Amino acid sequence: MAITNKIENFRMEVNPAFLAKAEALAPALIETEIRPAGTVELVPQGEDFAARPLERGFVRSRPLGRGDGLCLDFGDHWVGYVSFTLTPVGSPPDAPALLRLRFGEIPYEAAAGLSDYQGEVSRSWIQEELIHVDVLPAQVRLPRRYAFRYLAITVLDTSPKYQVVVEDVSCRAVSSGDRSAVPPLKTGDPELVRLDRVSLKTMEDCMQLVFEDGPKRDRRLWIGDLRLQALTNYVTFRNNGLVKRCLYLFAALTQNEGRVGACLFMEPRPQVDDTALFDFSLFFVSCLHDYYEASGDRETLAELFPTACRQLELALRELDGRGVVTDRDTWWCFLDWGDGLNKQAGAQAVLIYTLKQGAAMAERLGDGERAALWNERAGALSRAALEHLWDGELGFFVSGAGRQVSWASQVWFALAGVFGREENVRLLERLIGQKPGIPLATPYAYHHLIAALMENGLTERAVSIMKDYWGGMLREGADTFWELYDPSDRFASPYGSRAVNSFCHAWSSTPAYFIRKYLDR
Ligand code: RAM
Repeated sequence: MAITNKIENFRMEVNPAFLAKAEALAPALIETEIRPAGTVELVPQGEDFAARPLERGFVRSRPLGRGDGLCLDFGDHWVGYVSFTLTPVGSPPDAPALLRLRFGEIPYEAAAGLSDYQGEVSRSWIQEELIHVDVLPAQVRLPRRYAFRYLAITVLDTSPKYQVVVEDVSCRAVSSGDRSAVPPLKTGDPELVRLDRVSLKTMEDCMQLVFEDGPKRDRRLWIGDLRLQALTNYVTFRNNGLVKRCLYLFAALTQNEGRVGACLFMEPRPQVDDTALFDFSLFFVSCLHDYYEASGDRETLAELFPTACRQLELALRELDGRGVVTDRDTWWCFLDWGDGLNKQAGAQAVLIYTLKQGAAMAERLGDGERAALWNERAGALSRAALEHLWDGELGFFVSGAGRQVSWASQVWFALAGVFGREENVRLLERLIGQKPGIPLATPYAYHHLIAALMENGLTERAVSIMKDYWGGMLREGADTFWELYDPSDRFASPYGSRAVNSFCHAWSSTPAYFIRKYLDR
Protein backbone atom coordinates (compact mmCIF):
# COMPACT_ATOMS: atom_id res chain seq x y z
CA MET A 1 0.00 0.00 0.00
CA ALA A 2 1.37 3.40 -0.95
CA ILE A 3 2.44 5.42 2.08
CA THR A 4 0.29 8.37 1.18
CA ASN A 5 -3.21 9.55 1.76
CA LYS A 6 -3.36 12.71 -0.25
CA ILE A 7 -6.59 14.54 0.41
CA GLU A 8 -8.65 15.54 -2.59
CA ASN A 9 -8.51 19.13 -3.84
CA PHE A 10 -6.00 19.92 -1.15
CA ARG A 11 -5.69 23.52 -0.10
CA MET A 12 -3.90 25.00 2.87
CA GLU A 13 -5.85 27.28 5.19
CA VAL A 14 -3.74 29.79 7.11
CA ASN A 15 -4.46 31.56 10.36
CA PRO A 16 -1.88 34.40 10.35
CA ALA A 17 -2.37 35.29 14.01
CA PHE A 18 -1.65 31.71 15.11
CA LEU A 19 1.32 31.55 12.76
CA ALA A 20 2.76 34.73 14.26
CA LYS A 21 2.42 33.24 17.77
CA ALA A 22 4.21 30.11 16.62
CA GLU A 23 7.01 32.08 15.00
CA ALA A 24 7.50 34.15 18.15
CA LEU A 25 8.09 30.93 20.06
CA ALA A 26 10.91 29.72 17.76
CA PRO A 27 13.62 28.36 20.07
CA ALA A 28 17.32 29.19 20.00
CA LEU A 29 19.48 26.26 18.99
CA ILE A 30 22.18 25.26 21.43
CA GLU A 31 25.45 24.58 19.60
CA THR A 32 28.15 22.24 20.85
CA GLU A 33 31.42 21.51 19.12
CA ILE A 34 32.08 17.78 18.87
CA ARG A 35 35.37 16.18 17.82
CA PRO A 36 35.75 12.55 16.73
CA ALA A 37 36.29 10.21 19.66
CA GLY A 38 38.41 7.88 17.56
CA THR A 39 38.50 5.68 14.50
CA VAL A 40 36.79 2.36 13.88
CA GLU A 41 36.87 -0.39 11.35
CA LEU A 42 33.53 -1.41 9.82
CA VAL A 43 33.57 -5.19 9.99
CA PRO A 44 31.04 -7.33 8.07
CA GLN A 45 28.85 -9.48 10.33
CA GLY A 46 26.62 -11.56 8.10
CA GLU A 47 24.66 -8.99 6.13
CA ASP A 48 25.27 -6.38 8.79
CA PHE A 49 28.32 -4.44 9.94
CA ALA A 50 29.86 -3.80 13.35
CA ALA A 51 32.19 -0.97 14.34
CA ARG A 52 35.45 -2.33 15.80
CA PRO A 53 37.43 0.37 17.65
CA LEU A 54 40.86 1.11 16.18
CA GLU A 55 42.41 4.22 17.77
CA ARG A 56 41.13 6.50 20.49
CA GLY A 57 41.14 10.18 19.68
CA PHE A 58 41.75 11.61 16.23
CA VAL A 59 44.03 14.42 15.13
CA ARG A 60 44.86 13.70 11.50
CA SER A 61 44.80 10.82 9.07
CA ARG A 62 47.84 9.34 7.40
CA PRO A 63 48.28 10.52 3.77
CA LEU A 64 45.43 9.02 1.75
CA GLY A 65 45.48 8.28 -1.97
CA ARG A 66 43.12 6.55 -4.40
CA GLY A 67 40.97 3.96 -2.61
CA ASP A 68 42.19 4.79 0.91
CA GLY A 69 39.82 5.75 3.65
CA LEU A 70 38.99 5.85 7.32
CA CYS A 71 35.91 5.74 9.50
CA LEU A 72 35.57 8.29 12.28
CA ASP A 73 33.54 7.57 15.38
CA PHE A 74 32.02 10.62 17.08
CA GLY A 75 31.37 8.58 20.22
CA ASP A 76 27.60 9.13 20.32
CA HIS A 77 24.73 10.12 18.05
CA TRP A 78 24.79 13.79 16.97
CA VAL A 79 22.84 16.12 14.74
CA GLY A 80 24.88 18.85 13.13
CA TYR A 81 27.16 20.37 10.57
CA VAL A 82 30.53 18.86 9.74
CA SER A 83 33.71 20.52 8.59
CA PHE A 84 37.29 19.35 8.10
CA THR A 85 40.55 20.39 6.53
CA LEU A 86 42.05 18.62 3.55
CA THR A 87 45.78 19.15 3.17
CA PRO A 88 47.77 17.86 0.19
CA VAL A 89 51.10 16.08 0.56
CA GLY A 90 53.52 15.33 -2.31
CA SER A 91 53.65 17.26 -5.59
CA PRO A 92 51.44 20.30 -6.18
CA PRO A 93 47.90 18.92 -6.70
CA ASP A 94 47.41 18.44 -10.45
CA ALA A 95 43.81 17.17 -10.21
CA PRO A 96 40.86 17.72 -7.85
CA ALA A 97 40.47 15.45 -4.87
CA LEU A 98 37.33 13.33 -5.08
CA LEU A 99 35.91 12.10 -1.78
CA ARG A 100 32.99 9.92 -0.83
CA LEU A 101 31.48 10.63 2.59
CA ARG A 102 29.05 8.28 4.26
CA PHE A 103 27.36 9.31 7.48
CA GLY A 104 25.77 6.58 9.57
CA GLU A 105 23.55 6.55 12.62
CA ILE A 106 24.55 2.89 12.76
CA PRO A 107 27.65 1.15 11.31
CA TYR A 108 25.61 -0.44 8.51
CA GLU A 109 24.77 2.94 6.94
CA ALA A 110 28.38 4.13 7.03
CA ALA A 111 29.43 0.89 5.32
CA ALA A 112 26.62 0.41 2.80
CA GLY A 113 25.62 3.94 1.79
CA LEU A 114 23.63 4.12 -1.40
CA SER A 115 24.85 0.86 -2.84
CA ASP A 116 22.11 -1.69 -3.57
CA TYR A 117 19.34 0.51 -2.18
CA GLN A 118 15.99 -0.99 -3.16
CA GLY A 119 13.64 0.74 -0.73
CA GLU A 120 10.36 2.53 -1.44
CA VAL A 121 11.10 5.94 0.04
CA SER A 122 13.53 8.24 -1.69
CA ARG A 123 17.18 7.23 -1.76
CA SER A 124 17.94 10.92 -1.28
CA TRP A 125 17.54 10.34 2.47
CA ILE A 126 20.68 8.22 2.48
CA GLN A 127 23.46 10.32 3.90
CA GLU A 128 26.12 9.89 1.25
CA GLU A 129 28.01 12.60 -0.64
CA LEU A 130 30.51 12.67 -3.47
CA ILE A 131 32.53 15.86 -3.28
CA HIS A 132 35.17 17.36 -5.50
CA VAL A 133 37.73 19.61 -3.88
CA ASP A 134 39.43 21.65 -6.60
CA VAL A 135 41.80 23.84 -4.64
CA LEU A 136 43.98 22.41 -1.89
CA PRO A 137 44.55 22.88 0.98
CA ALA A 138 40.89 23.43 1.70
CA GLN A 139 38.55 23.82 4.57
CA VAL A 140 35.54 21.71 3.64
CA ARG A 141 32.28 22.81 5.24
CA LEU A 142 29.35 20.59 4.38
CA PRO A 143 26.16 22.61 4.01
CA ARG A 144 23.80 19.79 4.94
CA ARG A 145 22.78 18.84 8.48
CA TYR A 146 23.52 15.20 9.27
CA ALA A 147 22.31 12.78 11.94
CA PHE A 148 25.12 10.35 12.67
CA ARG A 149 27.71 8.76 14.88
CA TYR A 150 30.01 7.39 12.17
CA LEU A 151 31.58 9.17 9.22
CA ALA A 152 33.33 6.98 6.64
CA ILE A 153 35.59 8.99 4.34
CA THR A 154 36.95 7.34 1.20
CA VAL A 155 39.33 9.04 -1.16
CA LEU A 156 38.05 7.96 -4.56
CA ASP A 157 40.93 9.73 -6.25
CA THR A 158 43.66 12.34 -5.94
CA SER A 159 46.33 11.80 -8.60
CA PRO A 160 49.43 9.64 -8.66
CA LYS A 161 51.42 12.75 -7.70
CA TYR A 162 49.79 13.75 -4.41
CA GLN A 163 47.79 12.48 -1.45
CA VAL A 164 45.61 14.19 1.13
CA VAL A 165 45.52 14.35 4.90
CA VAL A 166 42.19 14.76 6.69
CA GLU A 167 42.46 16.84 9.85
CA ASP A 168 40.65 19.25 12.13
CA VAL A 169 37.38 17.34 11.81
CA SER A 170 34.56 18.84 13.78
CA CYS A 171 30.78 18.69 14.11
CA ARG A 172 28.76 21.70 15.22
CA ALA A 173 25.98 19.79 16.95
CA VAL A 174 22.61 21.52 17.29
CA SER A 175 19.56 20.99 19.49
CA SER A 176 16.95 23.08 21.24
CA GLY A 177 16.88 20.64 24.16
CA ASP A 178 18.59 22.09 27.22
CA ARG A 179 19.99 19.24 29.30
CA SER A 180 20.34 21.44 32.35
CA ALA A 181 16.53 21.62 32.50
CA VAL A 182 16.20 17.84 32.96
CA PRO A 183 15.54 16.84 36.59
CA PRO A 184 17.95 14.19 37.93
CA LEU A 185 16.67 10.64 38.30
CA LYS A 186 16.14 9.15 41.74
CA THR A 187 16.07 5.48 40.82
CA GLY A 188 19.19 3.36 41.29
CA ASP A 189 17.99 0.64 38.89
CA PRO A 190 20.83 0.55 36.33
CA GLU A 191 18.59 -0.68 33.51
CA LEU A 192 16.14 2.15 34.05
CA VAL A 193 19.02 4.63 34.23
CA ARG A 194 20.31 3.44 30.84
CA LEU A 195 16.85 3.49 29.26
CA ASP A 196 16.35 7.00 30.54
CA ARG A 197 19.75 8.22 29.33
CA VAL A 198 19.23 6.93 25.78
CA SER A 199 15.67 8.29 25.75
CA LEU A 200 17.00 11.73 26.65
CA LYS A 201 19.63 11.59 23.92
CA THR A 202 16.93 10.58 21.44
CA MET A 203 14.72 13.45 22.54
CA GLU A 204 17.58 15.93 22.50
CA ASP A 205 18.59 15.10 18.95
CA CYS A 206 14.99 15.39 17.74
CA MET A 207 14.44 18.74 19.47
CA GLN A 208 15.28 21.27 16.80
CA LEU A 209 13.23 24.27 15.62
CA VAL A 210 10.24 21.99 16.14
CA PHE A 211 9.96 18.49 17.57
CA GLU A 212 11.22 16.55 14.57
CA ASP A 213 10.19 12.91 14.21
CA GLY A 214 13.72 11.88 13.34
CA PRO A 215 16.67 14.12 12.45
CA LYS A 216 17.79 11.89 9.57
CA ARG A 217 14.36 11.20 8.01
CA ASP A 218 11.70 12.76 7.72
CA ARG A 219 13.02 15.71 9.80
CA ARG A 220 9.56 17.13 10.23
CA LEU A 221 6.76 17.73 12.62
CA TRP A 222 4.33 14.79 12.68
CA ILE A 223 1.50 15.20 15.13
CA GLY A 224 1.38 11.56 16.23
CA ASP A 225 5.04 11.78 17.09
CA LEU A 226 4.58 15.18 18.74
CA ARG A 227 2.07 13.70 21.14
CA LEU A 228 4.63 11.27 22.62
CA GLN A 229 7.50 13.78 22.46
CA ALA A 230 5.43 16.31 24.35
CA LEU A 231 4.54 13.81 27.08
CA THR A 232 8.20 12.92 27.50
CA ASN A 233 9.20 16.57 27.35
CA TYR A 234 6.96 17.53 30.30
CA VAL A 235 8.94 15.25 32.62
CA THR A 236 12.39 15.79 31.08
CA PHE A 237 13.43 18.88 29.08
CA ARG A 238 10.33 20.78 30.20
CA ASN A 239 10.36 23.02 27.14
CA ASN A 240 6.64 23.76 27.17
CA GLY A 241 7.17 26.69 24.82
CA LEU A 242 8.26 24.30 22.08
CA VAL A 243 5.10 22.23 22.48
CA LYS A 244 3.01 25.38 22.42
CA ARG A 245 4.79 26.49 19.24
CA CYS A 246 4.02 23.16 17.56
CA LEU A 247 0.35 23.33 18.62
CA TYR A 248 0.03 26.82 17.14
CA LEU A 249 1.73 25.67 13.94
CA PHE A 250 -0.73 22.83 13.47
CA ALA A 251 -3.68 25.10 14.22
CA ALA A 252 -2.31 27.85 11.94
CA LEU A 253 -1.77 25.65 8.89
CA THR A 254 -4.71 23.35 8.34
CA GLN A 255 -6.04 21.45 5.38
CA ASN A 256 -9.48 21.94 3.82
CA GLU A 257 -12.29 22.49 6.33
CA GLY A 258 -9.90 23.09 9.20
CA ARG A 259 -8.51 19.56 9.28
CA VAL A 260 -5.20 19.24 11.11
CA GLY A 261 -2.74 17.59 8.74
CA ALA A 262 -0.60 14.60 9.58
CA CYS A 263 2.63 16.60 9.36
CA LEU A 264 4.12 20.01 8.67
CA PHE A 265 7.19 21.11 6.75
CA MET A 266 9.11 24.08 8.10
CA GLU A 267 11.03 24.99 4.96
CA PRO A 268 11.14 26.92 2.71
CA ARG A 269 8.24 28.27 4.76
CA PRO A 270 5.91 26.57 7.24
CA GLN A 271 3.29 24.55 5.39
CA VAL A 272 1.01 21.61 6.00
CA ASP A 273 1.54 18.43 3.98
CA ASP A 274 -1.37 17.07 1.92
CA THR A 275 -1.40 13.81 3.91
CA ALA A 276 -4.32 13.24 6.27
CA LEU A 277 -4.49 10.43 8.82
CA PHE A 278 -7.63 9.84 10.88
CA ASP A 279 -5.86 9.20 14.18
CA PHE A 280 -3.22 11.89 13.66
CA SER A 281 -5.78 14.68 13.13
CA LEU A 282 -7.48 13.57 16.34
CA PHE A 283 -4.22 13.70 18.22
CA PHE A 284 -4.43 17.47 18.07
CA VAL A 285 -7.08 16.98 20.76
CA SER A 286 -4.69 14.85 22.84
CA CYS A 287 -1.75 17.19 22.39
CA LEU A 288 -3.80 20.17 23.55
CA HIS A 289 -5.32 18.22 26.43
CA ASP A 290 -1.93 17.00 27.65
CA TYR A 291 -0.35 20.42 27.17
CA TYR A 292 -2.96 22.03 29.37
CA GLU A 293 -2.64 19.33 32.04
CA ALA A 294 1.14 19.87 32.09
CA SER A 295 1.24 23.65 31.83
CA GLY A 296 -2.06 24.99 33.16
CA ASP A 297 -1.93 27.47 30.23
CA ARG A 298 -5.62 28.30 30.04
CA GLU A 299 -5.24 31.02 27.45
CA THR A 300 -3.80 28.61 24.91
CA LEU A 301 -6.42 26.01 25.80
CA ALA A 302 -9.21 28.51 25.17
CA GLU A 303 -7.70 29.74 21.92
CA LEU A 304 -7.00 26.33 20.41
CA PHE A 305 -10.01 24.42 21.74
CA PRO A 306 -12.11 25.19 18.63
CA THR A 307 -9.42 23.57 16.45
CA ALA A 308 -9.61 20.49 18.68
CA CYS A 309 -13.41 20.39 18.44
CA ARG A 310 -13.19 20.65 14.67
CA GLN A 311 -11.12 17.44 14.55
CA LEU A 312 -13.77 15.58 16.55
CA GLU A 313 -16.54 16.90 14.31
CA LEU A 314 -14.70 15.83 11.15
CA ALA A 315 -13.98 12.38 12.57
CA LEU A 316 -17.61 11.87 13.64
CA ARG A 317 -18.59 12.31 10.00
CA GLU A 318 -16.82 9.05 9.26
CA LEU A 319 -19.27 6.86 11.20
CA ASP A 320 -21.40 4.28 9.41
CA GLY A 321 -25.07 3.69 10.27
CA ARG A 322 -24.03 1.55 13.26
CA GLY A 323 -21.89 4.21 14.88
CA VAL A 324 -18.67 2.49 13.85
CA VAL A 325 -15.85 4.28 12.00
CA THR A 326 -15.97 3.36 8.31
CA ASP A 327 -13.09 1.17 7.21
CA ARG A 328 -11.07 2.07 4.12
CA ASP A 329 -8.47 0.25 2.12
CA THR A 330 -6.06 3.18 1.78
CA TRP A 331 -3.43 4.38 4.28
CA TRP A 332 -6.14 6.39 6.07
CA CYS A 333 -5.16 5.89 9.69
CA PHE A 334 -1.73 5.12 11.14
CA LEU A 335 -1.78 3.27 14.51
CA ASP A 336 1.35 1.25 13.66
CA TRP A 337 3.40 -0.16 10.81
CA GLY A 338 2.18 -3.76 11.41
CA ASP A 339 1.96 -5.74 8.16
CA GLY A 340 -1.67 -5.94 7.03
CA LEU A 341 -2.95 -4.18 10.15
CA ASN A 342 -6.63 -3.26 9.81
CA LYS A 343 -7.27 0.15 11.34
CA GLN A 344 -11.03 0.23 11.92
CA ALA A 345 -11.16 -0.90 15.55
CA GLY A 346 -8.12 1.14 16.56
CA ALA A 347 -9.59 4.21 14.88
CA GLN A 348 -12.85 3.75 16.79
CA ALA A 349 -10.92 3.52 20.05
CA VAL A 350 -8.82 6.60 19.26
CA LEU A 351 -11.99 8.53 18.57
CA ILE A 352 -13.50 7.47 21.91
CA TYR A 353 -10.23 8.31 23.69
CA THR A 354 -10.06 11.79 22.16
CA LEU A 355 -13.78 12.51 22.65
CA LYS A 356 -13.22 11.96 26.37
CA GLN A 357 -10.26 14.34 26.30
CA GLY A 358 -12.41 16.85 24.42
CA ALA A 359 -15.03 16.57 27.17
CA ALA A 360 -12.38 17.04 29.86
CA MET A 361 -11.11 20.21 28.17
CA ALA A 362 -14.64 21.55 27.77
CA GLU A 363 -15.16 21.04 31.50
CA ARG A 364 -11.95 22.91 32.29
CA LEU A 365 -13.25 25.78 30.16
CA GLY A 366 -16.62 25.71 31.87
CA ASP A 367 -18.37 24.69 28.62
CA GLY A 368 -20.86 22.22 30.07
CA GLU A 369 -22.79 21.85 26.86
CA ARG A 370 -19.76 20.71 24.85
CA ALA A 371 -18.61 18.47 27.66
CA ALA A 372 -22.00 16.76 27.68
CA LEU A 373 -21.99 16.45 23.90
CA TRP A 374 -18.54 14.85 23.68
CA ASN A 375 -19.30 12.55 26.62
CA GLU A 376 -22.54 11.48 25.02
CA ARG A 377 -20.75 10.72 21.73
CA ALA A 378 -18.02 8.77 23.54
CA GLY A 379 -20.71 6.71 25.24
CA ALA A 380 -22.55 6.01 21.98
CA LEU A 381 -19.34 4.99 20.21
CA SER A 382 -18.37 2.73 23.11
CA ARG A 383 -21.74 0.98 22.96
CA ALA A 384 -21.41 0.57 19.19
CA ALA A 385 -17.94 -0.88 19.66
CA LEU A 386 -19.17 -3.39 22.23
CA GLU A 387 -22.00 -4.40 19.97
CA HIS A 388 -20.17 -4.63 16.67
CA LEU A 389 -16.43 -4.91 17.33
CA TRP A 390 -16.26 -6.95 20.52
CA ASP A 391 -16.19 -10.70 19.99
CA GLY A 392 -17.20 -12.18 23.33
CA GLU A 393 -16.26 -15.71 22.31
CA LEU A 394 -12.77 -14.77 21.30
CA GLY A 395 -12.45 -12.28 24.12
CA PHE A 396 -10.95 -9.73 21.72
CA PHE A 397 -11.97 -6.71 19.66
CA VAL A 398 -12.10 -7.43 15.93
CA SER A 399 -11.49 -5.04 13.09
CA GLY A 400 -12.66 -4.70 9.50
CA ALA A 401 -14.72 -7.00 7.31
CA GLY A 402 -12.21 -9.80 7.95
CA ARG A 403 -12.76 -9.47 11.74
CA GLN A 404 -9.04 -9.15 12.26
CA VAL A 405 -7.58 -9.51 15.75
CA SER A 406 -4.54 -7.33 16.39
CA TRP A 407 -2.59 -6.13 19.41
CA ALA A 408 -3.10 -2.52 18.34
CA SER A 409 -6.91 -2.84 18.52
CA GLN A 410 -6.86 -4.36 22.03
CA VAL A 411 -4.34 -1.87 23.35
CA TRP A 412 -6.26 1.12 22.02
CA PHE A 413 -9.54 -0.16 23.46
CA ALA A 414 -7.85 -0.60 26.82
CA LEU A 415 -6.68 3.02 26.58
CA ALA A 416 -10.09 4.25 25.47
CA GLY A 417 -11.57 2.89 28.68
CA VAL A 418 -14.54 1.16 27.08
CA PHE A 419 -14.33 -1.39 29.89
CA GLY A 420 -13.61 -0.76 33.55
CA ARG A 421 -10.25 -1.60 35.04
CA GLU A 422 -10.98 -5.25 35.93
CA GLU A 423 -12.11 -6.11 32.42
CA ASN A 424 -9.20 -4.15 30.96
CA VAL A 425 -6.77 -6.16 33.07
CA ARG A 426 -8.32 -9.40 31.86
CA LEU A 427 -8.15 -8.19 28.25
CA LEU A 428 -4.49 -7.19 28.53
CA GLU A 429 -3.53 -10.41 30.31
CA ARG A 430 -5.35 -12.46 27.69
CA LEU A 431 -3.55 -10.53 24.98
CA ILE A 432 -0.12 -11.10 26.48
CA GLY A 433 -0.92 -14.74 27.32
CA GLN A 434 -2.42 -15.74 23.97
CA LYS A 435 -0.42 -13.44 21.67
CA PRO A 436 -3.12 -13.43 19.01
CA GLY A 437 -3.13 -11.90 15.54
CA ILE A 438 -1.06 -9.03 14.22
CA PRO A 439 1.71 -8.08 16.65
CA LEU A 440 2.97 -4.59 17.46
CA ALA A 441 5.67 -3.36 15.09
CA THR A 442 7.12 -0.11 16.39
CA PRO A 443 8.23 1.47 19.66
CA TYR A 444 5.34 3.88 19.00
CA ALA A 445 2.86 1.02 19.28
CA TYR A 446 4.75 -0.50 22.23
CA HIS A 447 4.37 2.86 23.96
CA HIS A 448 0.62 2.35 23.92
CA LEU A 449 0.90 -1.17 25.30
CA ILE A 450 3.07 0.05 28.18
CA ALA A 451 0.70 2.98 28.77
CA ALA A 452 -2.31 0.64 28.90
CA LEU A 453 -0.54 -1.68 31.34
CA MET A 454 0.64 1.17 33.57
CA GLU A 455 -2.75 2.86 33.62
CA ASN A 456 -4.43 -0.39 34.62
CA GLY A 457 -1.99 -1.05 37.44
CA LEU A 458 0.00 -3.80 35.68
CA THR A 459 3.24 -2.03 36.50
CA GLU A 460 5.54 -5.05 36.83
CA ARG A 461 4.41 -6.42 33.52
CA ALA A 462 4.91 -3.01 31.91
CA VAL A 463 8.42 -2.66 33.30
CA SER A 464 9.45 -6.11 32.20
CA ILE A 465 8.21 -5.55 28.62
CA MET A 466 9.84 -2.13 28.52
CA LYS A 467 13.18 -3.50 29.73
CA ASP A 468 12.96 -6.34 27.29
CA TYR A 469 11.93 -4.39 24.19
CA TRP A 470 13.83 -1.11 24.53
CA GLY A 471 16.61 -2.98 26.36
CA GLY A 472 16.89 -5.13 23.21
CA MET A 473 17.87 -2.05 21.22
CA LEU A 474 20.50 -1.21 23.84
CA ARG A 475 21.88 -4.74 23.61
CA GLU A 476 22.16 -4.23 19.86
CA GLY A 477 24.27 -1.14 20.50
CA ALA A 478 21.69 1.67 20.13
CA ASP A 479 22.94 5.15 21.03
CA THR A 480 19.45 6.53 20.45
CA PHE A 481 16.16 4.64 20.13
CA TRP A 482 14.97 3.49 16.73
CA GLU A 483 11.89 4.16 14.64
CA LEU A 484 11.29 0.48 14.24
CA TYR A 485 12.57 -2.46 16.24
CA ASP A 486 11.74 -6.08 15.60
CA PRO A 487 13.76 -8.25 17.98
CA SER A 488 13.55 -11.18 15.57
CA ASP A 489 14.61 -9.29 12.43
CA ARG A 490 17.19 -6.54 12.54
CA PHE A 491 16.56 -5.78 8.84
CA ALA A 492 12.83 -5.16 9.29
CA SER A 493 11.62 -1.94 7.64
CA PRO A 494 8.27 -0.49 6.63
CA TYR A 495 10.09 1.12 3.69
CA GLY A 496 11.54 -1.93 1.96
CA SER A 497 15.07 -1.19 3.22
CA ARG A 498 16.58 -0.68 6.62
CA ALA A 499 18.96 1.91 5.15
CA VAL A 500 16.23 4.54 5.38
CA ASN A 501 14.91 3.55 8.81
CA SER A 502 15.49 6.28 11.34
CA PHE A 503 17.74 5.22 14.22
CA CYS A 504 16.98 8.27 16.31
CA HIS A 505 13.23 8.56 16.43
CA ALA A 506 11.52 10.57 19.09
CA TRP A 507 8.42 8.40 19.36
CA SER A 508 10.76 5.79 20.85
CA SER A 509 11.95 7.97 23.71
CA THR A 510 9.01 7.34 26.03
CA PRO A 511 10.82 5.05 28.51
CA ALA A 512 11.94 8.36 30.09
CA TYR A 513 8.27 9.32 30.37
CA PHE A 514 7.22 6.03 31.98
CA ILE A 515 10.21 5.93 34.31
CA ARG A 516 9.71 9.47 35.51
CA LYS A 517 5.92 9.34 35.68
CA TYR A 518 5.45 5.94 37.32
CA LEU A 519 8.72 4.50 38.60
CA ASP A 520 11.21 7.09 39.74
CA ARG A 521 10.78 6.96 43.50
C1 RAM B 1 6.77 7.88 9.13
C2 RAM B 1 7.56 8.43 10.27
C3 RAM B 1 6.79 9.33 11.18
C4 RAM B 1 5.39 8.81 11.39
C5 RAM B 1 4.70 8.57 10.10
C6 RAM B 1 3.29 8.08 10.25
O1 RAM B 1 6.93 8.67 8.02
O2 RAM B 1 8.05 7.34 10.97
O3 RAM B 1 7.48 9.39 12.38
O4 RAM B 1 4.64 9.62 12.19
O5 RAM B 1 5.42 7.63 9.37
